[in-house]
Amino acid sequence: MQVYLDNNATTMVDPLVVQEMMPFFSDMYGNPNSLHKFGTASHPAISKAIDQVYKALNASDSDDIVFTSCATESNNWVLKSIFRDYVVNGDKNHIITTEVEHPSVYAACKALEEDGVKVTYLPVNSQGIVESHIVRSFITDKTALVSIMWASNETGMINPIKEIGEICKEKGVLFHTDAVQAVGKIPVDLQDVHVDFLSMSAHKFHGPKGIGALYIKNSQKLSPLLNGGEHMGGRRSGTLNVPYIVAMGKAIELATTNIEEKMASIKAKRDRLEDALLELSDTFVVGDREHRTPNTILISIKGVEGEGMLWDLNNGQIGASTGSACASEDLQANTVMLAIGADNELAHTGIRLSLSRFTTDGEIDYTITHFKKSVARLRAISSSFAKVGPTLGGEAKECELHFH
Ligand code: 7TS
Repeated sequence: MQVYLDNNATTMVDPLVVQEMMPFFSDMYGNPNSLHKFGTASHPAISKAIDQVYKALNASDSDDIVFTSCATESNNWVLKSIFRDYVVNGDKNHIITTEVEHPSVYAACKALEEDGVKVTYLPVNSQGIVESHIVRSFITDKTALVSIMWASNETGMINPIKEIGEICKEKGVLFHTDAVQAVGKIPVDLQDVHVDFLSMSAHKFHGPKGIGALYIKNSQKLSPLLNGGEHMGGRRSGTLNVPYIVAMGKAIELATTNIEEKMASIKAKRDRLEDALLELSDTFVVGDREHRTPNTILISIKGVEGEGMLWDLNNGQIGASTGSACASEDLQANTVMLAIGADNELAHTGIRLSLSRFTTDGEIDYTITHFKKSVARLRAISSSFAKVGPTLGGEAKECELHFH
């Protein structure tokens, strides 16, 4: 058996999505901007895909949804164009974001700092959540944008986007959310929350890699990142990637239809896995389940290096992930774990397990068995665990971490 539990990194393309996109490679391959029938043949499919995305997000006709190459592009587009429109060509100089954003927001903010923008990186609480009152307290009349992810790729923790949106609206500040880990996993209703810009990516909900989108409320001002031909109403130049647009439409429709049922089914499997892993002594899961995407577990196993655990799981045909990227010389601690207050040792022990609607009960059973054996094996050879030993009466814990 092999088990893929890295669905926050990317997902399998749903075979129904593949089927939908195939005709647009070698059959209806014309450039949709061409006036002949080879070009116009794809128009109905493009319109259908656009409708599918609007419907899935409950966007209104006055809003724009623009296809991009990925969420990294969508995020960079918002940040760099806000800089251009409101800092260089306006009187603002401040952006608010968080310490735990994906690098496509975080590194873009760091780059803007070099161009003179003041950036506030908000902390998260011990659950890994950004508290809305903190957002309010940092907004000034110089703030051009608040950019806060809807749900975390590392922990799955869901931020109070509705509350933050209300605060931004009240203060007259633009609000962007990186919703890559929310769309297709939890309900996203753009009539219910106030969001000016929202980024998403198809490969996180069983569409292909290399296609994303940016939602723009009321088609408001945002200068283009890519200048060129008048594609997408001049908002994003580049010949339309028809097969991928069609695929994204189908994928979002499949992911969001009966989403409550899909969530319940994934959550039941996730909770069963989590309960079983928490039977191990000295284990912690970050964040309570109520505020977490239903597919995600970030678990810390005392005495077990994340990379060692990944290697052992990989040998057992289980694909998981750790936030602690392996830098050339040093193993880096998981920055999200550090942000929520974990000490350095614990920040090296995070393992992220992320399920999908294709994860089966048999795969969960297999993972539980293999995971427990791996922990026993690795703890037996772990010098740090051997030195301190298991905590007396060491209990497994969920939710808040108080390592200090
Ligand atoms: N934003 C978030 C919250 C993400 O999780 C990712 C990818 C991106 C943006 C980038 O999306 P892309 O369309 O440009 O690929 N996240 C991850 C991850 O957690 N592990 O690998 C990729």
